[in-house]
Amino acid sequence: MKRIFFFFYFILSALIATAEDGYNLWLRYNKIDNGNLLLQYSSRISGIQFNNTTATLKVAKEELEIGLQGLLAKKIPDQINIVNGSIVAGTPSSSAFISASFKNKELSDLGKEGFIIRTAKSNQKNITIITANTDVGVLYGVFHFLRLLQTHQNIQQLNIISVPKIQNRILDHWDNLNRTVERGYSGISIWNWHELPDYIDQRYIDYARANASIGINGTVLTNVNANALVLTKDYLVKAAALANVFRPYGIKVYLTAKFSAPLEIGGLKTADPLDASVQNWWKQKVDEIYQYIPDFGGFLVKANSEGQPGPQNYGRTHADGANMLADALAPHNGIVMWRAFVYDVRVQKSTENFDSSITDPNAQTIASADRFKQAYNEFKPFDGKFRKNVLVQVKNGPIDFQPREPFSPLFGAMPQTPLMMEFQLTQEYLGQGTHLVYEAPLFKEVLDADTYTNAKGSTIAKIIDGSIDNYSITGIAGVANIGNERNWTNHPFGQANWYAFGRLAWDHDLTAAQIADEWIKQTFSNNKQVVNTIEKIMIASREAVVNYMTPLGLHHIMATGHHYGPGPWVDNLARADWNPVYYHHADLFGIGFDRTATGSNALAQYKKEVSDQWKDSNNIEEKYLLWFHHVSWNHKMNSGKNLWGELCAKYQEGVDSVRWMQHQWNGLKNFIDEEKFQQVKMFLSIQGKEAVWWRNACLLYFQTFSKMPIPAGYEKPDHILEYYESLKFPYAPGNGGNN
Ligand code: BDP
Repeated sequence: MKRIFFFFYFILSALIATAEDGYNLWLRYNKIDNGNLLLQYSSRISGIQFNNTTATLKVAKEELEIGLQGLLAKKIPDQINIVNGSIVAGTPSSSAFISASFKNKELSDLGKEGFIIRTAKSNQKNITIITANTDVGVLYGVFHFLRLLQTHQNIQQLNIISVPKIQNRILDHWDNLNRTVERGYSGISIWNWHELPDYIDQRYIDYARANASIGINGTVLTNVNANALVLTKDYLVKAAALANVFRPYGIKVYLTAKFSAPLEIGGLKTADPLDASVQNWWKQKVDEIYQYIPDFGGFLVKANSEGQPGPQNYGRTHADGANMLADALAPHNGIVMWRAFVYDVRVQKSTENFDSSITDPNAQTIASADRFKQAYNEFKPFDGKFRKNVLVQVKNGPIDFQPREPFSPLFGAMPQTPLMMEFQLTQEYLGQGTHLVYEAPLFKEVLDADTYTNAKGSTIAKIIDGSIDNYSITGIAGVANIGNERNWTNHPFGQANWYAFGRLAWDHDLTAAQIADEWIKQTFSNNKQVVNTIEKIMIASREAVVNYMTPLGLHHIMATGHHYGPGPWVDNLARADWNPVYYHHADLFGIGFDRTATGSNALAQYKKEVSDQWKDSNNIEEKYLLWFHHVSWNHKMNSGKNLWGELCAKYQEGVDSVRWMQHQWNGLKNFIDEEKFQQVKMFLSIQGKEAVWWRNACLLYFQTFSKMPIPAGYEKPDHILEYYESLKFPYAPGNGGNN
């Protein structure tokens, strides 16, 4: 009996892949399950010739060994002589073969981080070369080569030359020193400050490997809502320990600088950036940081926004503040990333008159304001006024990481100031920890958007990679979605957003589908059915979340504080521009925010070619309609429906898409390891329920204005509006304390 049981057990385990907890991310290196390919690879790879003369080459070699050993299920020997199937890896300084085989020019064209992977013949031997100008370039080449194998590419004739398009590719952790994570849905912070610097968690190393594998070369360890303590010696020593772990992987450490630090930890009476004692304090502080972290990257700063202190507290400008820090960092080659996410108490006033007066806590009247316009208004006048080592970091959209936003009008408006992109990987407004939303389509929509800054084709990708305005320094940041959950991102598909961010930061020409394809093959399987099905789910998921949360250009209608779930009715917050009603303007006539010349005229911040596309409510792409127009409930839509009917249709479409995603996923049961399969299945079920919740709550609320019925054929809400309004989630995650 026992025997029979075991027999079945073995058959079963052969059919179902072993349970995986997701810790290994896309670096699983499971044995190639395609026999022919395994033969091809094995004949092409007999061993490696790889001198690990530096810390970076050492980790690169180790990775290659681990990877090949897993994928080919055999030990990979070191080879002193080149034989058939050798992989020769290194730089001209580490490898005599490479120095003899490559022209200087060919390698120097790769810059500091690019690499070449090439199959070649050497004395009649078939070999594969992985080379670069620098050690870290070799590391990136190794990871790319392993990616080729993991995604089952033919490696018989490779000639890959890859150079990153953007220089600074950075993860921003919104992690507090007490290990809460602002907008984090994946457990607590991975940085265990209490145990650092003495305890080095294996996770730090694996974090560095994962980042290096996708080309991420910087990490901001701390929250933008900063704590000055991180700049004290006790914490600098801890940050230095992390920097030591990350250094071989080409990853620099950055910290957030609290503008009031000179007061809080320096004992000064002011933080005025034009005050000599303040300037001197920062200079000394920066010098001290470099003693601990010789390759410290620099500062990320949130100033004069959401209560954070900044130069405006002293009547100074963003440029004054950023330049003071830049001057302190410049001798060490550090940079300042100064955020343009600003909407301070002095809410921008405009002459247009369309909003009622609401009084903010600081007794300033907010009249006719549009938060949309504030970043542009505050930063554009300072174009060209920042030091060379300052980047202004701009969120992709003008408001705040919504499921869909038009691009920020700052892109293209500051030709003399390097602008870096800030995307949010953590899904604050995209279903948080439990919704499957693949963000690459969102990132691509923004990167491919045409600003017309010079002429047609002035895409945001080309602005941030410096090719349009010749920025001498370029950058892109993603607000991390990583925590100490075993699988790093809580939702297994959160990993895809981390992965996609890195891949796009390296090469923004990749498509969302290509990246999904790579990620699925490395994370799940190369099985065609699995790849096709998951790819379809991923690509559809972004439009799904837009539809069940904020279709047709609705935005910022989520609940207060934690931002979990719908709250379009919220109208009682201290600041007008925190209230959803401020953003949708629903009334008996219609809905939407008039940002044309008859309203806030935010449209005027774009180039004419762009505003021309969006200024007419009858011509605008409907996905942006309510971002820019206040239109009647009877407004005729392209489908022939009126606006109310279209809104109902879109909300239902969102719900239907999630159900379709569930159905597709269920079909993969026998192809995915049980643990991951069940996890995703349960999360999709939560997503399904919450999509219904969003649809019901929003339609019932908007119906109080449209006064029209939900058309026949659509599901009807299962509760009354008051029920949805009464839901409270005092402990929803992500609201992190600022510590
Ligand atoms: C908003 C978040 C808030 C952040 C802020 C920021 O709700 O927690 O501190 O952005 O980017 O999206 O500074």
